Amino acid sequence: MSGSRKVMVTGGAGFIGANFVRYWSEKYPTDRIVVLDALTYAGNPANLESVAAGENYRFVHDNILDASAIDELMQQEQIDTIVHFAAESHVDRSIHEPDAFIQTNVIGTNNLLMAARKHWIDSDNAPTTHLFHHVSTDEVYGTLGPDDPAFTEQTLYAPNSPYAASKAASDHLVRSYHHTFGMQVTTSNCSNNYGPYQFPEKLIPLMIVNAVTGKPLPIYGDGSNIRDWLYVEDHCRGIDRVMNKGHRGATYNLGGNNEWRNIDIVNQLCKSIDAAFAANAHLAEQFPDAPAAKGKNTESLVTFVKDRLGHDWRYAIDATLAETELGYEPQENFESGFQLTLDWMLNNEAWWRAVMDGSYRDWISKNYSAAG
Ligand code: NAD
Ligand code: TDX
Repeated sequence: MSGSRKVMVTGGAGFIGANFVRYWSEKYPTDRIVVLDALTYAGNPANLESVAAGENYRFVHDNILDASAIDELMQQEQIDTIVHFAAESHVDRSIHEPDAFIQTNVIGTNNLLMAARKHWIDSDNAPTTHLFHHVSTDEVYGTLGPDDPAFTEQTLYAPNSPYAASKAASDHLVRSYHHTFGMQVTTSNCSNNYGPYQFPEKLIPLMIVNAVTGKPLPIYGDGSNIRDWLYVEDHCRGIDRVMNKGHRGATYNLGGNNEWRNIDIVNQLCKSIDAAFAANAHLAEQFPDAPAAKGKNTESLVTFVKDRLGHDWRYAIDATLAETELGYEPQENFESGFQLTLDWMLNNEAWWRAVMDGSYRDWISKNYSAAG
């Protein structure tokens, strides 16, 4: 697709969505971007401050569960491209309250597809080209053993958490709209993201916040679980490639080729925090409760807690198709991406203090108490 597009970004006030909106508005300044976001606990207009004044940008506070609001917005803005990030995205919350995941991830996706079908396929005024890009996850493929090959696009779906099951259902719906109605769709299934603006309930930002505020670093189980980590901007670049070059109807796996055991990531993070405090005396004043401010190792906060229910042991992505067909290649390695993330978190204390969610923290501390 080229020329000026009218792009609706659902979930654009969340972590990856907001990084994507910034990326897209810089790279394609003539495209109109309409963010549609319900501003759940994970959505934050502050994530979009840097683009908010742009003349080709509009923020709409609405819910993808409201089918008529989507319909109206598509008509009003003559949307020809949807990039669908909006979701309930945290596995632990899906164990706590699965219903919200079925609502937003399944019913919400179907509402968007129905509106897209009406305006792009059934309408006499349909745009000449259209695209529905669906942002999905590697978790739909289930879990791997130590010697299993990484997930490819041919790996059978085997979702293990309510979150993964709801994302799998949405992937199937998107696929069916291509097959049945000829809708132009692409789907990307990505590995674990990290980077600026990630809500501090996910592993990396949570560990940074707890480390600098002197709270335990909770490792689920024995910490041997493995994830494949990708810096968020590399995910955005990957989505760009898929949208602009990918075959319509196709799915592409995106990943970082960067597998880490949770315990190794947390230990590495502790060392990086110790080094940051050693290099910058101001940090000890800013975060007086951090062990690193008192000359202790951050690693002293590591605490093994009860395991997550149904905890997938390993995810790994084989991104060969995106690499060979689309020229996808992550730009950051884990060291550089991780340093960018740590620096951002240390420099944006006001952001993460404002978004912490008290009631959910109570549930977490009840269900993930110290093991032993
Ligand atoms: P996030 O939880 O940070 O943000 C989700 C956003 O969606 C929020 O802004 C929230 O307000 C919005 N939202 C939620 N329910 C909504 C509704 N009913 N209507 C409108 N907006 C709603 O999530 P994220 O980590 O940025 O993930 C974005 C997408 O990427 C999700 O679809 C997720 O499944 C997928 N994904 C995430 C990762 C990861 O590591 N975070 C990896 C692969 C894929
Ligand atoms: O406190 C913690 N302690 C811990 O050991 C937390 C929050 C997590 N973990 C473990 C669980 C996982 O093995 O760390 C790993 C990463 O956990 P999360 O950050 O919760 O991510 P994960 O469950 O792997 O899912 C993420 O990647 C795929 C995103 O949340 C999903 O939206 C995405 O689809």
